[in-house]
Amino acid sequence: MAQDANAQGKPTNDNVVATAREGAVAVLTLQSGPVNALGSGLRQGILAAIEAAEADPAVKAIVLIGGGRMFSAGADITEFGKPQSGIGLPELLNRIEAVGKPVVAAIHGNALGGGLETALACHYRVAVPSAKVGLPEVKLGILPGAGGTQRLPRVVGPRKALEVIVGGSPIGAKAAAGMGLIDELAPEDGLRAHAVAFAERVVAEGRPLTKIRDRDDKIAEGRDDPGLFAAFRDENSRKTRGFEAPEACIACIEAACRLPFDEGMAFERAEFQKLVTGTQSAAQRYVFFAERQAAKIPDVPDDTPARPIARVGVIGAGTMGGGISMNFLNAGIPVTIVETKREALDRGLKTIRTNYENTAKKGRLKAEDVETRMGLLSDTLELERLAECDLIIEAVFEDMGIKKEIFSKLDTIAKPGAILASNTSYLDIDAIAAMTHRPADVIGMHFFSPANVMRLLEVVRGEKTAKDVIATAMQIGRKVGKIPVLVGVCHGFVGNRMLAERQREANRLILEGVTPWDVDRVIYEFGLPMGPFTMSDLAGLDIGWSRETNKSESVRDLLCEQDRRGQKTSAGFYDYDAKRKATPSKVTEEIIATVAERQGVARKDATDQEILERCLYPMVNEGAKILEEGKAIRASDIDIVWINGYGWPVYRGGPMFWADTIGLPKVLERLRAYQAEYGDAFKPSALLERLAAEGKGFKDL
Ligand code: TC6
Repeated sequence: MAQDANAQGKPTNDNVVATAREGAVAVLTLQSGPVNALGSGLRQGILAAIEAAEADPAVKAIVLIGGGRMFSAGADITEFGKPQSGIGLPELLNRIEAVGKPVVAAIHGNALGGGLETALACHYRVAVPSAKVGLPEVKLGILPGAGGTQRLPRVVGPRKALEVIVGGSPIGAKAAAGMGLIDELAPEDGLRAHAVAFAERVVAEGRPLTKIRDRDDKIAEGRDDPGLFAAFRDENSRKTRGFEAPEACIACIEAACRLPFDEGMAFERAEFQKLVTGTQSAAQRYVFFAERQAAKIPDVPDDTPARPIARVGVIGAGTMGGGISMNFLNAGIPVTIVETKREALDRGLKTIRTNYENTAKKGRLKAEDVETRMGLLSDTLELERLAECDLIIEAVFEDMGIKKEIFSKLDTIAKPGAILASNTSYLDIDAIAAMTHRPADVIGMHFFSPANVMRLLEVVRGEKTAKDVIATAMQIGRKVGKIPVLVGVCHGFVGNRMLAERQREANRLILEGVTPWDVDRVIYEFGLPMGPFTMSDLAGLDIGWSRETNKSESVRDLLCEQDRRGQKTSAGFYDYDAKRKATPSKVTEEIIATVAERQGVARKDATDQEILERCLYPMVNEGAKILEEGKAIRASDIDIVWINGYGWPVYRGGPMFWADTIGLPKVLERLRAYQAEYGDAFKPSALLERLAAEGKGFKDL
């Protein structure tokens, strides 16, 4: 087997697991960096080392410990969907559990997924307090398929197991010890010695080989109160909507309570197989790697030195400016916020404070942290104060004239080397940069609303933006918890440029007689958090609208004229009650009919499938044009934009991945059909035509 692995270019068993002896304890160190993913090479290595230690009469106990940064990040995600080579993880873990000598897992860094499942197959677990353990498989569209759904409930009970497995978030070692998942905490810098001493104690005291499979005290709770599963499903239905894996996880934990261990394992295996071969898991695994890919910029290597950012300036204390500031305050970076009028500044400061206080009320922030964060915020009416900032982000009204004026002033104020960023969501960064004598320092940093919550950050590279400015924007973005994606200058960049396609078609559909509620329903059922009209109502219909310049031409114009400006006026496309619950509006339907008649749009029916295709295929087509023009580095970057900026369902992998799953020839055929009926808005891009003709997908670019 070692030779097989070698032939595939994988490390040999000899070096992926190092065996050392400390007295009667064999210490097996996993050393398959960077994360000790349990690929076939490492699995074989562990098996060989465990069997050798078991066979050695001088060895009385075994410690399994991770070398490098962590114990193990779990199964090797790149192996899913490929034929298995060598022993499978469930079989390996059963083998470890059956070893006739105590096996102790010694955990530092992370023990995630198959990593924690490995620890659960050991007879004992010790960990340093900073370690994190968890079963995040659900986030990859699968379930802990190496016994995790059967062993964890036996240790922590089904209620906690549901939280850990269906929630997927890791927990700290101290909390894990509190649940009985970790037997003992070890000193932060003495894990190995502690684990060896622990193993010696187990041997000396003649403690039994506790096998989790044999325990059934904790799962009694699930048998006595089967209603707990229904209640859990109910509580989490909003979060799990559309996903297949959470339900499979719940079913497996139910099975753990109901069935003998081996039958439960068989149930888990069958559920795992269904998920791992499905489209959702393929999409979610793709997103895992796509997110990491987005950080890589071919001509800006990882080691490009970033500029130090000790203080950030934010121009504008409106919704965006306030939200943007909060990101930096949360990360402990001081912010100077500027407004032109005292009133607007005070309003902005108050909103930030209220946001923090509300978070504190929900118990997600300590009261003293509210003050610490507010203490990092300086406010001023003088732009000159930005001279002390290393990064200045302009977040004012979308008006090129105002932005140009601000940047020409900043040019005289900002210190040399300061990065000048605009939060514009559409405008030309190059035109803004041209107002300064330092276009290399100018960049777009487009946050998404609410800016303190949404994870996407479009980093917009201007024609002259310096590489270290790009590296700094990407790095600071990650530091404040965002997922930065590098995009090029074009109207609306990646996200809003594609969104405009959807909006245009949605507007056309309602003039043809499809109701806004039907368009929204189809988009919602597809998995997005809301449809285009709910979204417009939420954002405010009057963004960019004014009574003077807009001429009662569109449905939006007429709605605004009647003061139906969205949720904030309790009426927009929908009517809203005091609790912001939306109901379809007759007034809106009448307005739509009036506009349709004026414009001579023929009324006709559309199926849900047509609504979906007409809203989403032009987005895919636009994504292809974005790639053609080099405004996004890769198709997966576009998908990351849509998942993190607009709530595209992660189980569909983003619009470009989704198009690949449909098949580009099919998408092309539908675009052509719509082009014949509705004109060139549907004209397929050259890239889409080419890929379809070559039998390829966006994944092959
Ligand atoms: C499972 O266990 C199922 C079991 C049942 C089986 C029957 N596999 O994230 P980083 C790569 S499912 C393969 O940048 P960090 C990653 O792509 C698994 N590769 O590091 C990156 O590669 P690049 C359940 C993996 O310190 C490099 O390692 N486990 C895996 O920021 C470094 O990663 C999870 O879902 C993997 N499992 O974060 C945990 N993990 O350099 C997944 C990482 O070529 N992993 N890589 O770009 C993580 O969440 C994080 O990696 C981390 C470390 C928190 C462990």
